[in-house]
Amino acid sequence: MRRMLVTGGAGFIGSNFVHDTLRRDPDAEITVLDALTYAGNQRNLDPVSDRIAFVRGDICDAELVDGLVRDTDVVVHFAAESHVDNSLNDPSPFIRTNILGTFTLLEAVRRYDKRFHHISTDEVFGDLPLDSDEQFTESTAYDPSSPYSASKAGSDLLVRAWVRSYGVAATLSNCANNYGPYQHVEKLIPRQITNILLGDSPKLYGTGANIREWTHVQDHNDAVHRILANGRIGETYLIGSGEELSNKQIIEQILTLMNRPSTDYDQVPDRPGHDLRYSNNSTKLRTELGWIPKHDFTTGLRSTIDWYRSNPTWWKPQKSETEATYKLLGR
Ligand code: NAD
Ligand code: TDX
Repeated sequence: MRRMLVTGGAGFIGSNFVHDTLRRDPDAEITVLDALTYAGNQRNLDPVSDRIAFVRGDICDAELVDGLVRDTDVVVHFAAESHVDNSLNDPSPFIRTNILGTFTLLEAVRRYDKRFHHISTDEVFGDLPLDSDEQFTESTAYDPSSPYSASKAGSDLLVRAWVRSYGVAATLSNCANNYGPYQHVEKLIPRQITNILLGDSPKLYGTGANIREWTHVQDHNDAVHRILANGRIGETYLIGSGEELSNKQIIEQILTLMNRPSTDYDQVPDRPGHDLRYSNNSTKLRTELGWIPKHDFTTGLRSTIDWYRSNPTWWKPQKSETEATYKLLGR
């Protein structure tokens, strides 16, 4: 499975995956298919640009997808509209890319009988109560809350149906919140780090009691490699580090690590329909495939802060437009 088509490989997790794959197998033949939306940045692939093929294009373009899938061994599908707040503002690109795009890829994979891995999110399961130790498992019923999570749920169900109905050789993974280098500044952690670097304050939605489980992007991608190598066809694997923190705790920790008083943040209006808590039970991945996350949250957060501090030319071009959008939303 040396020839790999990586959709969304110019985005946050996809670009980290391309770097990681080439570290593991310097001879891997990687083609990245990415539309370079506002979230994609070809610069993320600069360090490996002479070792991969880059195709700027849309996963909904059936003719383009057909040719690329024909000429590969495995498709790793990261491409998506990925931001909940944007989906609340305008769901239409989420329905198109996440549902129609996944359908387009599945049809090509079915035609040429190729291996497919679908990257998804724990948000498809809805949320869990704040004061509980309940967890999502691979058999939790789907109950998405936002247009983003509903569109990802739709894409997951298409993959499952293509496995069952057509025998497509697919696996799925649903990961918890990721952090690390190359994450767009619209997301919680980079938004607050870059606000502080610019002398502004972090923005906490509501009271900040909502809990997320934080997994370093390299640990996520390590899980994807394990599933590609030894995952069972048709199976879903949940990925999560076990590091659960409230948004308030995250913002306080970022402030402290950046030498600002931990109370130095603004409270802004809450996100509509805001999911309370996510927590993945990743026992199946750990026992079947030997996955163990290597990054503890505080060390990973510290190195992520260092990365944003060292790469202002990467994030500054995204920042003013992102904050202008948040201003319109009142957040
Ligand atoms: P991202 O927004 O950083 O990157 C998405 C990439 O997809 C971008 O490069 C964009 O240009 C590309 N893209 C968007 N629409 C496209 C289209 N129609 N055709 C081709 N390319 C297109 O997203 P991310 O955070 O890297 O997320 C990657 C995947 O992981 C997504 O499927 C997301 O649902 C999933 N996921 C993300 C997280 C997280 O915390 N970020 C957690 C769990 C799962
Ligand atoms: O400025 C902020 N202040 C704030 O309190 C932002 C941007 C977010 N938040 C809150 C909302 C969420 O409870 O922080 C939490 C995390 O927010 P996001 O970074 O937008 O992530 P989330 O909505 O949890 O979704 C993420 O994890 C699952 C990814 O964006 C998805 O792609 C992934 O599927």
